[in-house]
Amino acid sequence: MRMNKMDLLIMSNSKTQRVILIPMVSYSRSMFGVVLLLVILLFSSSSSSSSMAATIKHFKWHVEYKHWSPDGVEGTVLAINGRFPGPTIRARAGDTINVELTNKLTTEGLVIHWHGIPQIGTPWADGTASISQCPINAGETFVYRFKVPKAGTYFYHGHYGMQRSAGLYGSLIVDVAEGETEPFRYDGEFNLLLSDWWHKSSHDQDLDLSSAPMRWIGEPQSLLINGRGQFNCSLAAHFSKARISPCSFRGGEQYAPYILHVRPNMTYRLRLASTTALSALNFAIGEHKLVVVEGDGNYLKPFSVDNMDIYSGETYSVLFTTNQNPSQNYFISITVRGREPKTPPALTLLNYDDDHRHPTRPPPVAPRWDDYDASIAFSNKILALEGSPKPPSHYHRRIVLLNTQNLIDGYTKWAINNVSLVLPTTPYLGSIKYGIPNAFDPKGPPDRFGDEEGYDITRPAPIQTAVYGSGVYVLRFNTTVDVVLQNANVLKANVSEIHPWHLHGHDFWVLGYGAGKFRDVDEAGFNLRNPPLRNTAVVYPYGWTALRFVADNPGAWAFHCHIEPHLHMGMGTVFVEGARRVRIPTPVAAEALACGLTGKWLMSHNPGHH
Ligand SMILES: *[C@@H]1O[C@H](CO)[C@@H](O)[C@H](O)[C@H]1NC(C)=O
Ligand SMILES: *[C@@H]1O[C@H](CO)[C@@H](O)[C@H](O)[C@H]1NC(C)=O
Ligand SMILES: *[C@@H]1O[C@H](CO)[C@@H](O)[C@H](O)[C@H]1NC(C)=O
Ligand SMILES: *[C@@H]1O[C@H](CO)[C@@H](O)[C@H](O)[C@H]1NC(C)=O
Ligand SMILES: *[C@@H]1O[C@H](CO)[C@@H](O)[C@H](O)[C@H]1NC(C)=O
Ligand SMILES: [Cu+2]
Repeated sequence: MRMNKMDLLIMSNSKTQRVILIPMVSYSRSMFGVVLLLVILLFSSSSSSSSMAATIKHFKWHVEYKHWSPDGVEGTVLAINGRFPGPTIRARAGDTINVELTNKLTTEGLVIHWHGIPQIGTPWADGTASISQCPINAGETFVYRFKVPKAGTYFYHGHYGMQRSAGLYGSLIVDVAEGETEPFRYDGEFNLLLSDWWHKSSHDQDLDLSSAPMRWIGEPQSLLINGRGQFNCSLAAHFSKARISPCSFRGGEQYAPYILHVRPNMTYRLRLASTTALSALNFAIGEHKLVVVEGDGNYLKPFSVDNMDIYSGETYSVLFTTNQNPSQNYFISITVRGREPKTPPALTLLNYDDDHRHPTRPPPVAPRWDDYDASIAFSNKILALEGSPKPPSHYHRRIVLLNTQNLIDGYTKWAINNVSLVLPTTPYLGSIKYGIPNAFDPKGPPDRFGDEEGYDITRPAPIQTAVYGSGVYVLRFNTTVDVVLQNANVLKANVSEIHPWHLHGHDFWVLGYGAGKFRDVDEAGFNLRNPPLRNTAVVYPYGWTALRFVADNPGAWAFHCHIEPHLHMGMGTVFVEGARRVRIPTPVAAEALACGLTGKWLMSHNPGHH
């Protein structure tokens, strides 16, 4: 395989006295040109922003399907401005992001969710179809305008149908505000967006999951790093007993790996974000320790590991030091956890060396896929950095959410407290704000499961059926809410799955994890001293996870399993808080909410005078 020479542009930023290394792989002259242009843009934007406290970053995007070969086998992806993954947004804390998004799809609506951004004061910009807005119609444009209040690693993705599975995602990175510093030092940084990829189109997957009986989509064919994977070849073929051919690249392939070019004796910040549709992942760099310092845009108490888990919806920053033999190169490996792996690891290289050499050691060995103890031990290491916001010491309301897998009239569904979520056609934000009746089930789902005491979480649901529902949890504004996620057995005996739950509009404190059924006495073991703030938390098989947040962000917020097929099958719910206080500007309402019952309502009222 022919690898390219290291291309390293060094920019020195006089303000922070830090050298920023922009590593890149130059597969072609044209790509080199694009990167150069980006660097020039970076220079100009940083020099113009240094005089202002905060700026508005303008982006003009169009979304369309494109033929693409993410892993060497051609399929179709949802591309933004012709690119897959979508362009990286880079801003500073306090900036305003303005994305003018045009839907160039001919037969589908479109929305984009800004994962981890709280949307304080702009709940209509959260990008959740049926919850915060109407899908953008084919041919139409919608402007997302929102603030990024906090530095950290974030991403964005489609939140309508299975558009995330189709590749609609990209990175959103927020640097500290001008004059501020991160609580750790590094010499350069890399950004890796991790995803999984099927050769079957997202439309076919959608149909499979919606059929009775359900046709399971199976495990992904490939894992992708920055949209790049290898299905028909392997970077580690010479270490593999399986008959797989070594990769060779002529340059310019869409599936050529994104290589991390480093220099010896430096510390790098690696940003990781998982947008996977299904897979839980384990990440490792051969022979290099990882020091975890940030999760979901919140600083963590640094801890060192050899490998780490990352679930769909999570982001991390880790530091690593290039303190290994610089005449060698090393494998970076990403493997599947929690599901019997039928997908080969995603591989790329940590490249110290101008002259490319194959690593002499095989890819790092990940924990066994079902070694949940290793995963739980990792989760328990995640604590807030000293000085982080602490949770309120008491809660006002506790909601225990039991997840079950069910069969409703032959359709496989997931239910939360016996309710399988079906989203209404009229977005909640509008129907609640304007008090429009009959837009969704008026009865909210229960705070506890019906037969809570008697329910055996270690067996399939005794009554297979559940109900469809669109009811919401209405939270009293500014109260403290505890949510306990309770896992159980699926329809098949002796199987319980990992579910990473993601909350929109908020970070929550992760107060603790436990095995078995949650009992009120478990509250005594909650960590109220230094629990991490996150926007995504996993519930382990047959276990529970306790979360706490303050319902102080007016809006309607999705809370759901971030596994795309699970959400598709009803595994989610909606929290509504202070929604009647939301002041929706008239032009925004006309643009975001002119569908379903709100469309009719807006035609007969002038919401601007409310
Ligand atoms: C790669 O694999 C796919 C699916 O098995 C196959 O259709 C295709 O021909 C293979 N391509 C190459 C170059 O081997
Ligand atoms: C890296 O640092 C070590 C220890 O300080 C030193 O021995 C070594 O020469 C350095 N390597 C390079 C390539 O600078
Ligand atoms: C769940 O809903 C189904 C269908 O209505 C019902 O038969 C079952 O009793 C419910 N289970 C609980 C625990 O409420
Ligand atoms: C929310 O509650 C806190 C603590 O009780 C109080 O200080 C704050 O003023 C409240 N905020 C609003 C908007 O009601
Ligand atoms: C499930 O596990 C239990 C206990 O280990 C065992 O007795 C039972 O046979 C298993 N059932 C199936 C269907 O595998
Ligand atoms: Cu799930």
